[in-house]
Amino acid sequence: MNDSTNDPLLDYRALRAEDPDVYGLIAREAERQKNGLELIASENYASPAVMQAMASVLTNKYSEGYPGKRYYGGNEVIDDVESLAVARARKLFGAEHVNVQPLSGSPANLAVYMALLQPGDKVLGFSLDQGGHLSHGHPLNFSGKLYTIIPYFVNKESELIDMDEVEAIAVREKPKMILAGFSAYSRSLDWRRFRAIADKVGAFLFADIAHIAGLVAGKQLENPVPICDVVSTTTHKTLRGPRGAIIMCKEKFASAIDRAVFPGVQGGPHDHITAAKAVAFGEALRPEFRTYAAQVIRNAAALAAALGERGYRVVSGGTENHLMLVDVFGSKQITGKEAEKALEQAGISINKNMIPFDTRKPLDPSGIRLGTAAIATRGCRETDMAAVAGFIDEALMERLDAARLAAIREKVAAFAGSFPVPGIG
Ligand code: DSN
Repeated sequence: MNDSTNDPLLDYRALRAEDPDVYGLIAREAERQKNGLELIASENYASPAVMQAMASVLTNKYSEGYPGKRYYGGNEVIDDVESLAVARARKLFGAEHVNVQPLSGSPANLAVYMALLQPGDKVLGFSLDQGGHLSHGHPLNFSGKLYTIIPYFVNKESELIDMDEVEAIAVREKPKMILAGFSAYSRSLDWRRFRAIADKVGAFLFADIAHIAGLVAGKQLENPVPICDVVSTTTHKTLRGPRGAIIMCKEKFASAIDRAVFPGVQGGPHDHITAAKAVAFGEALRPEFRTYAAQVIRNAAALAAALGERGYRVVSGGTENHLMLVDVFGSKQITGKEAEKALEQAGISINKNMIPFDTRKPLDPSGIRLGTAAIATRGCRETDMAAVAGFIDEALMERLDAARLAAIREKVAAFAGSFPVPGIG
């Protein structure tokens, strides 16, 4: 980690002098990020510019309200920061209206539910155990507690979302909102078919593109923003910004969405994060970001193919985005929990994950989820994926041998060392 003022990377000298404990922890995490391979599908590396905006004096300000309509004085600069973030997000996604204040994905989704629905209303959402998200209707989440959730599923054979079944369920149940989105599905969604189904039953169409927003912004996947009524996304996954979220919508939903975010769900926005979102949107508007997004997808396809060659079954037979689910139990009789632990010991971060129609439990499922957004940021290309698949396979095969896992960790660190991490080097 850098602590010199003359370096373009972050300057940590004040923190190191004042609070060596916290500095030490951050330095340790920087080493972990540098020496390991980050394959968690929802993670990425923000640029030094994004991190510098986050670490700015904008954290000192309160600004409940919206530009020009604040409950506190002294917001003339904050108004410009927020307006800039909104303008860039609108341009990036072609959105009629954008709210850049949501603190993260679940609060953003809560605001969308509050804007469009009454408690008890019916919502069609992708089942969490097949690739959905907690905020799409899990019984322990606000969504499952406050609304009547009707799940839809993938087809058992193809492991693809069965749009005919989605239509049949929608016609039968007449939901007020259809939620299209996922946190563990490796295929493209048919936004137009979702639109047609929503129109047929008179439902709102809400897309949660948290995982794929960067691939949409990078023009590699179809943009659902013109097709859907409301679209939410986190800003820190493939979009590579600060930890946070935004909501995009058609103009006719703008005031309902804005009121739901503030005062409905949140108080003061985090203005330093808003500035960092503006920086990330600026980065995503550049042509280089398209190259990045294309590389993420090429890497995922190459990694899925390389794992397939080593005898691992990739759910649905492959990937069209940045992520994949691997059926480690079905392929090698290794549970997701065992795989996560072994890979962690080998310096490779992934997460255990349910696969569709899993016969095992969420805390020790049959699968693992892998994603290539972070390693593509470090400069890994598709030709590097055979090596990554090799490390994964070797660690899983040697999962009971701590010494072998430690040796693999050394090899992983040597490999990772040739791909610099933004802000760390
Ligand atoms: N935790 C995120 C993920 O890993 O997909 C979703 O919120």
